[in-house]
Amino acid sequence: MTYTDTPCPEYPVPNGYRCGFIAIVGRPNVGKSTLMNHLIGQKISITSKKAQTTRHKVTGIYTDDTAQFVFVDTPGFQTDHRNALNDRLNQNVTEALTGIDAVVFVVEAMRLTEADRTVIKQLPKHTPVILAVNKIDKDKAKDKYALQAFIDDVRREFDFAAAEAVSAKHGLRIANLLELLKTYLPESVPMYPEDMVTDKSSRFLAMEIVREKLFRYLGEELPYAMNVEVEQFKEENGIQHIYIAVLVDKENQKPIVIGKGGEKLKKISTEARLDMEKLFDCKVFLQVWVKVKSGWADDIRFLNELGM
Ligand SMILES: Nc1nc2c(ncn2[C@@H]2O[C@H](COP(=O)(O)OP(=O)(O)OP(=O)(O)O)[C@@H](O)[C@H]2O)c(=O)[nH]1
Ligand SMILES: [Mg+2]
Repeated sequence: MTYTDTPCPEYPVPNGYRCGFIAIVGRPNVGKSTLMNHLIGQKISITSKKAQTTRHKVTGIYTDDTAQFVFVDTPGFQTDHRNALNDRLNQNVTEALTGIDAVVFVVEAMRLTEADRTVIKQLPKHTPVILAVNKIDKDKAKDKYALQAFIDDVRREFDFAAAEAVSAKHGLRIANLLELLKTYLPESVPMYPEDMVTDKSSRFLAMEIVREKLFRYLGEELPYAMNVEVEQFKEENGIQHIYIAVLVDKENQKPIVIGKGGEKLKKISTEARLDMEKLFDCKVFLQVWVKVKSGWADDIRFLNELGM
């Protein structure tokens, strides 16, 4: 048998094609999920004004003629209150860094906090880490010299491979970041079909959409010990029937979610249904209700059941 180091003829590497995994990390609320959605051009990961929005690793895939980027959005690294949920979130972040070709570390422009420094301490030493300074649309980041000085300051904290200033929300310099990231991907054939944008199931995405609306409509009243569970997900006569339970910790949190005369829950379900119809491209029948399940955020077995 002769050995040649040319690629297998069935899977030739297209000339210079690149493909790899990129993890997006940072403290809560710096805009990691917003950035991933803009990098892939589709809303896969939910976002909100509140910290601790992302609870699972979410994969978003972007494919063009020259490369396939597999992004892994992670929960913001939790530095305060220790409980089973926060420990699990941090474990998800650490696990997301294995088998990764590059890491994007996101910070908010002109704001480097102790929580950012805690994440910096966890950054890998043997994988290239690219600094993404986000929210440059904000007034405090308008002074270019001050912004450059801020970037220089952050770069002194860690040996970043490169840096880019972006606004995820407004899509500013996202293409530049993408080009930069491409240079860190290994030459490889694409790993996923070119029309695939996530490896998450429709059930998961449905659940995430409901969580996003809960964040939006509950505002400051949002019970942190709250989760959602898909109870049924079936297609019948071209209509997707989805039944989702919202789990709260205590009986007295139930009316917060339901609202006066059921108004809040109705708003949440209507908006969620519209988003689902857009994402799944079909008619959706959605039913959302609220259930009490005490102490779930501290119950490791239950977190396992939820797939967290
Ligand atoms: N002004 C401005 N706001 C942004 C930008 N990017 C994100 N945001 C806002 O920042 C908030 C947090 O965004 P997320 O994408 O949910 O942040 P995250 O880092 O994923 O947060 P966790 O999942 O909780 O860790 C949201 O209100 C976003 O709209 C930006 O470029 N400019
Ligand atoms: Mg997020």
